[in-house]
Amino acid sequence: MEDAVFVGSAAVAGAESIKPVGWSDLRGWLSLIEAAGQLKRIDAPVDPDEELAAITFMAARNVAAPALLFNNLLGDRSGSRVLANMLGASKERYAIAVGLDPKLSVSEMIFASRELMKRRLQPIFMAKRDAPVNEVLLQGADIDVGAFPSPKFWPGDGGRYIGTGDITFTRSPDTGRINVGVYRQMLHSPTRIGLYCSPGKHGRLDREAWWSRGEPCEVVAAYGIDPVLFMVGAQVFSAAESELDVAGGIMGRPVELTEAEHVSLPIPARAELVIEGLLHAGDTEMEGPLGEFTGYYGNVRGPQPVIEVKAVHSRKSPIITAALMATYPSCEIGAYYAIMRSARILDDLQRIGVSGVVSAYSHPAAASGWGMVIVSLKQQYAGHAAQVLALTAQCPAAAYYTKWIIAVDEDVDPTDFDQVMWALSTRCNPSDDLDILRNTWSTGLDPSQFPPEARPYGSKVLINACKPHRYIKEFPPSTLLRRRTYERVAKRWSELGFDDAPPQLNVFHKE
Ligand SMILES: Cc1cc2nc3c(=O)[nH]c(=O)nc-3n(C[C@H](O)[C@H](O)[C@H](O)COP(=O)(O)O)c2cc1C
Ligand SMILES: [Mn+2]
Repeated sequence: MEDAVFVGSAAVAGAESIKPVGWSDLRGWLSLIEAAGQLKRIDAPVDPDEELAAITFMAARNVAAPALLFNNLLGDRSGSRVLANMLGASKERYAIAVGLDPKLSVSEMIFASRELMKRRLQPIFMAKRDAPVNEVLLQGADIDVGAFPSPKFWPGDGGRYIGTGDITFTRSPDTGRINVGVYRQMLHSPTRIGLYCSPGKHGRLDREAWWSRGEPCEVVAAYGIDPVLFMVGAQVFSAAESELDVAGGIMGRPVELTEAEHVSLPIPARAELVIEGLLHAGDTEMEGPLGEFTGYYGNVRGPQPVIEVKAVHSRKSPIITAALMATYPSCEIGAYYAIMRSARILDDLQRIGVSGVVSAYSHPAAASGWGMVIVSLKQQYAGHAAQVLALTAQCPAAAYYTKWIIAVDEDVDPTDFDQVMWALSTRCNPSDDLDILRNTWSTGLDPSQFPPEARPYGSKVLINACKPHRYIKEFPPSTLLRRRTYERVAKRWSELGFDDAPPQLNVFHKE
C-alpha cells in the first residue's frame, strides 16, 4: 500500500499570488524571454518561402528550442521581422506569458491555469494617437499586404499565409460581443486576404449573421500579437463570451484597444500589424490547403471568403507572428495548448461534480493535445473509473477529436508518459478494460478514416488502466521506498558522489 498523492492540492498554491503579468506587449514579452535565454535572433538572410518553416521545424525538433526571431527576410518590402516558435513546446515561455513561475511542473501549471482562466477583466481604450499600432497607417492605394514577408510553410501549401499566428475580431450583430479567434489567412492580392473559419467557429457564425441581414461582416485581424491574446484566441469559450475579457483576466490587466479608421470594431492598440476590412457575402477565392497540426495537409483547396482590406496599421519594423503547424514538438500548438486544454477538462469534470478526480493531461504529442486525454482518480466505489472515463470522453473541453481516454490511479502522474505506460502495462487487462464509443464528435482533419466524408464522425476508446476495483485490496503493493530511507539517502546524495540533485519522489511505502 502507498500514500495517495494529490497533485492538485499542492499545485493550487502556485496561483495564489496572482499579479499583473510583467510585460505590456509582444516586445516586452520578448525582452523577458530573451533574458531567460529563450529567444534566438537570426540575422542571416532567410527565404520566407519554405526555408523559414524548415529552420523552425528543424530547430524545434528539440523540445527546449528557443523562440526564433527572423530579422532578415528575402523579398521583404516592409522592414518586418517574423517570430516563429513563439510558444511551441515550451512550458517556460507559456509561464512567462501568463505570469507563472517557469519552474512549476506541467501539472502545477495546469492547476494554476485553472485559476487564471476563471477571471474576467474588460478591455480599456486608449486614444488613437497614443496607440503604438498607429505608428504607420496605410489606406487606399497605399495598401499592399504582399509587401510583408508572409511564409509559405510546406511544399504542398496552397499559398503564402500572412495569418497563422494571428487573432481575428468579429462582432455578433445580435449581442455586440467581440469574438477573438485564430483563423488562417492566405494572401490573394495587395488588398485581398482569404479567411478560413471552419463550421461552428464563432467568427463564422458572426459573419453568417451579418450576411443574413444583408450587411458585410467587419473584420479586424492582427498578424503580430502578444502571446496571451494568441493563446486565448485559440481556446473555446462560450459564444456569448468575449475572449478579450478572458485575456484581461489571465494577464491581470485589461487588454488595451483603440478605435479603427473604417470599421466599428476596435483594434488592439499594442499589436505589431493589424488590418481592418470587410467580408462580403458571395465574394470567395480558392484557398488552401495548409500543412496542419496533425502533420498532414488538411482540407483540400476550395472557395473561401475574402477580406477586402480597408486599412493597415503597424509599428515601425513590425514583428509578424507565424505559427508553424507540424508534428510535435515543432508545432506552435504545443505546451500552452496542452496545459490550457487540460485545465478546461478539469473544470468541466468539477462542474459535473464527479468525485475523486485528481488530474488530467492531454499530451501535445497527440496531435497538439487533441488525440489523447489521461485522467487520474482516487477510486472510491465500484464503477468509479468507468464513470470518470465516460464523462471525460464527452465533456465539452475533451469531446472534440480525442480518441484515447486513459484512466489511471492517483499515484500515477498523467503528465509523465513513463508512469502512464507503466500503468497501462501493469494495471490494464485489455479484454476487460477497453470500451469503444462510436459516432463521436471528430473532424475532417483526422486522416484515419475513409472515405473522407466519414471523418466528422469519430470513435473513442476508453482505457481503464487503474488497479481493478474488485481486487483493489489484494492488488500487489508497488515497490516503493520508505520515506525515511529516501530522506536519509537524499541528504547524503552529494556525500555519495552524485553531482545532480536527488530525484523527487512523491509516493512512499506505507508503514
Ligand atoms: C495556430 C492556429 C491556427 C488555427 N487555424 C484555424 C483555422 O484556420 N480555421 C479555424 O476555424 N480554426 C483554426 N484554429 C482553431 C481556432 O482558433 C479555435 O478553434 C478557436 O476556438 C476559434 O475561436 P472561437 O471558438 O471563438 O471560434 C487555429 C488555432 C491555432 C492555434
Ligand atoms: Mn469565441
